[in-house]
Amino acid sequence: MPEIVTVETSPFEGQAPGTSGLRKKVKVFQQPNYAENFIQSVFDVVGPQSDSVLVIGGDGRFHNRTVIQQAIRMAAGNGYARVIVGQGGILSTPAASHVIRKYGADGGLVLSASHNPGGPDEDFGIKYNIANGGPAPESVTGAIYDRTKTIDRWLTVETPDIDLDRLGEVNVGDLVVQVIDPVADYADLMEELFDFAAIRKIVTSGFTMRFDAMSAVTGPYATAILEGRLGFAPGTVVNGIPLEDFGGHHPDPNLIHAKELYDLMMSDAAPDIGAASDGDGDRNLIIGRGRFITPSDSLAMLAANIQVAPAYHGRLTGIARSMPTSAAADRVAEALGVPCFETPTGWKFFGNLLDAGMATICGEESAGTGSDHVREKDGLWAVLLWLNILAARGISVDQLAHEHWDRFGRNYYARHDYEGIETAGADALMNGLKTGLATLPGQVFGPLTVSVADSFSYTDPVDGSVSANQGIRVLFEDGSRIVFRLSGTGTQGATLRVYLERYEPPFGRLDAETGDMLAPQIAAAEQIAGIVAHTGRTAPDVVT
Ligand code: VG1
Ligand code: CO
Repeated sequence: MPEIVTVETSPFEGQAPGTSGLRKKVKVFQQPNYAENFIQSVFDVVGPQSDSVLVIGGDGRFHNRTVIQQAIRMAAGNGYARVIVGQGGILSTPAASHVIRKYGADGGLVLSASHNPGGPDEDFGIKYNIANGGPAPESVTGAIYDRTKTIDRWLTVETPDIDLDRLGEVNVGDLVVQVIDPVADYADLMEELFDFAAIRKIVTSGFTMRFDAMSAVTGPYATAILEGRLGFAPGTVVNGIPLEDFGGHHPDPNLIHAKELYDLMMSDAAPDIGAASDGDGDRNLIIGRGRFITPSDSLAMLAANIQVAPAYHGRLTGIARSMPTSAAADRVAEALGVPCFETPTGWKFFGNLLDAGMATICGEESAGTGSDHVREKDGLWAVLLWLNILAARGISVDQLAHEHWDRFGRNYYARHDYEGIETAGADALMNGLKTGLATLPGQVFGPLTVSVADSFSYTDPVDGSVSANQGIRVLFEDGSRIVFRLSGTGTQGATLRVYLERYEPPFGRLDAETGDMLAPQIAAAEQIAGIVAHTGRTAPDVVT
């Protein structure tokens, strides 16, 4: 008989069921019944059957092993047939997505707070992915949220911890727990998608790279694939051992947190390409020698060239990007004669498009790129696609970027984040924007005239579901754009994101400084939203 424990509070207290499941401080997760409440609410909503299979894995951050043991006991208490768990409790988010699909699991628990810092005083997170390998859609996350508010018991079994480090199968009551190699299935998939022989060839001829795993989950994956299967020199992967606190850093692959890599890539000692990934391995940073590629540009450049990769030849059906991502990909879609979908922020909105075969490649401005090979964004996949394209085309990152801009024009782009601001001020700013929307068209801000202003609402073309309030868009007559939205993944106060974009046509100013090019949009953003007055900040905390 499963042991039954009663619960009182909802784990979502103070956080709407956002883009990435439940994210809180470790201390919050350590409260009695807390993680259990969330996990039981998931199980109550999905209703496991006697043949149900659950995948469990995380990014190895502090508290990962504890929650995995809790989840295994609860899976046994709730009647699952089998749990598949990565050795050491490790599965990168894209690898978890692949494992769910490959083994036909009913779903999976993905334990991560992504790019947020880890450690006893930092962040932890849990989300549920469905059978297609992707994050649960809003209908499911909404039901989980509702369940957490009424749940009054959770089910578990009394059993000692299982040995997560030993490969193979063990029984917990009637449940079979299978500990698998977290890397092998994923590495095999990558080798099916890309032309590893072509990449090995340029490596042999002296092509060099640095991959910064940021002491997070991609270390073992990158070492096995880049150094192991592709023959890059030992030491190509740096910070390759996953640490529970990521060495005290933010495992966020942007120019601030991966500054060492950036500095190297801008120096005389730069290898041909530099790349990094985040805490759970779903984000990517791409920097060529002397050339940073914005994630929005990366999506467009990859989409324009994806057909050189064996698995994508002749089968690009569509491109999808999140709304705040720049329109660079739209121009590629237009040129290739395929549709471009604009979705709300968060990978779960790509799931239906990918399942329906309407989109092949997807991306977000926040360093997320991926395709229909899994149902999560995939950091290493993006790096390997870049390598495949460079190998097949025989050009450098900088050459590819210039070739692209000469053909499609350049979307100068930046995101300004104001982190940990007071929730009241953030809400007042967004409400002020909403109330003033109707008066914006026609207004002039320096050289810019507003053409359209709206609050983004998305109707899923596959199931017709509507997601409203997904950010404020202000479009200008010259084609530039400002977007305002609040983060759904922060764990402290509110985070305001301001997305700035300006289009420069082919043969225009293609080599200017982004900050200079976006100065009018930055000034307009302040005038339109009153950022200083509402946040008390005179400058953003992070510019990416
Ligand atoms: C951020 C990004 C979003 C991304 C999400 C999860 O969300 O902006 O593009 O999908 O993180 O990424 P928000 O709501 O804070 O802006 V990860 O790497 O946490 O899975
Ligand atoms: Co992530």
